[in-house]
Amino acid sequence: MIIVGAGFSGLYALHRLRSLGFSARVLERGDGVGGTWFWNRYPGARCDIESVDYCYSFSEELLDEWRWSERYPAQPEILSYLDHVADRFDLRREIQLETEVTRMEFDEDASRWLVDTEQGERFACRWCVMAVGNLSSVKRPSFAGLDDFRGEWFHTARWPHDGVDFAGRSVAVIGTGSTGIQAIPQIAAQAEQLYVFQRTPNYSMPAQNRPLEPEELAEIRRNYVERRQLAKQSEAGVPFPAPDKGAFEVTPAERRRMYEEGWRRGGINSLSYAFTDFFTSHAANSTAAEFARQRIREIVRDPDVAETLTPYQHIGTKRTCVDIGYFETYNRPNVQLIDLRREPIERITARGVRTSADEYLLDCIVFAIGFDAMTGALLDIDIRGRGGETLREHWADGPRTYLGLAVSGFPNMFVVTGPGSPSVLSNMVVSIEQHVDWISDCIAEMRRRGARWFEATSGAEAGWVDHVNELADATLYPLATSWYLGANIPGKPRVFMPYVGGCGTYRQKCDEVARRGYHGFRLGAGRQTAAGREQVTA
Ligand code: NA7
Repeated sequence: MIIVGAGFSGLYALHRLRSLGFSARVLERGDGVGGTWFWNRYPGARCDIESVDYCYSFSEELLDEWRWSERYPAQPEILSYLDHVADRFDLRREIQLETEVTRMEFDEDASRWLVDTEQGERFACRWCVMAVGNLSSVKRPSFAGLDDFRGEWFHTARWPHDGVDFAGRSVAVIGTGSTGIQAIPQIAAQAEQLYVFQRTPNYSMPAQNRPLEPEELAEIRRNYVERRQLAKQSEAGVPFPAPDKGAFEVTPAERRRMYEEGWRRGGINSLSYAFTDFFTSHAANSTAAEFARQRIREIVRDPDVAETLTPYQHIGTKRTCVDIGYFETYNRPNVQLIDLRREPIERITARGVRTSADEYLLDCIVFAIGFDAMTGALLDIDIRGRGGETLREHWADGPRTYLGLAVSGFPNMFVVTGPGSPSVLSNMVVSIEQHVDWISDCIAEMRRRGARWFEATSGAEAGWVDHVNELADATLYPLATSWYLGANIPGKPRVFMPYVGGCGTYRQKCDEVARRGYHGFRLGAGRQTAAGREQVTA
């Protein structure tokens, strides 16, 4: 089989499938393993899930030997972890680097995939596991005049491996999502002058990052099985008990106390884990949003700057950012915030950025403008299923999957953490392990049954898409202009892509499908005929 991508998903898929006796090869476009953590090397890059949870749990030995140094892992530490995993489990011999998959076609006569690469190779395989990541197709800057710029420019997700020296330079950061919010304090500390170009202000929670002490790590390790179990059954794949009260079931003073406690604890769920109705009630959500707005006004000294940084949309319905000293950075004398809603960018010039109000003279521009999330990396590949239908055609009105794992008309192809699964709303590593385990068990079962092809039915896919939409529509999520909805990419269909039902519920559903003999899938041992689809079992 072919596994596309050598990040968290691809590495574990290779390990698991190989241990089941399959012959597998990973194709990876980078010149190293690590996926997201290979590419995103910008200053300040760090995961917003705690390190002890953002790691594999499949190996006791790995859990024993790896020591995370900080509460939130920085990119270099995650990358060394993944390098260690690749070595520790002897994965590299099956990983082919600098190999970009450009086209995949299902050969119906032979029930196999033909996989073409940019480098001119063709592979034939029975199964394909798409481990391409949710945030790996980069949104490229399309500003008029960029080619005229005489300074240097960088995209945060394609950062030079030997870093960038900002000392003594005039720098712009365009974009204030999670990436910009992590990079801005670090760049401000080095650059002579930093201009931040903000279009939409974002909520950001303090990371309250700190080193992890050996005793704390030992304690976590002692209880790790329970900790991970809690994470697996939770909504977001993190081991915290779910809230049990609505925001208005407590007094205003108690509510405030809970938000303050959350803020002191820090992290992405600082406020969202306080109450059950955070994502469903406008009024409940507003109490948390107002609390977060107040913190910005307290931290940022200049009231005009504070106001420009203050978001008024729902909190949490766009990815909440997690920062180390972000709002404080605007108190520095070398940092200037430019509000693009008041003065939009007109073009990039040879000397810098020209807005409707001014020209900002720059040595460097950093684009922190995000990704074509969730579907981009799959659609970048020309994938052709039964009858030559392309995935792009199949997803013309938004992604359609069964369980986020499989696509009807695209047999023998699995997607790890695809649209329609909890994916980016969860701790990715917990979701990845669940997906890879499910996929591997499924493929092993298909081998046992002698199936040559295995495919989601269009009915099961339609039912799942409806279910995903129905759950999302009962929340505030679809009201935000977020990348969860594809709203950051012009022309992309606006469909809420992740499954909001939570990791625990989702896991039960996947297990139930398997228990019922892979209900909603069909399979066969020969060529599918026009008259009907051959089935080995019901
Ligand atoms: P995001 O969250 O998509 O943020 C991108 C930012 O760039 C956001 O502030 C955008 O403003 C801004 N942006 C995008 N295009 C433009 C243009 N043309 N002009 C001005 N500003 C622009 O990407 P991130 O990389 O920060 O984070 C992605 C995820 O990675 C994150 O959520 C974590 O899960 C990890 P906008 O909001 O569209 O007005």
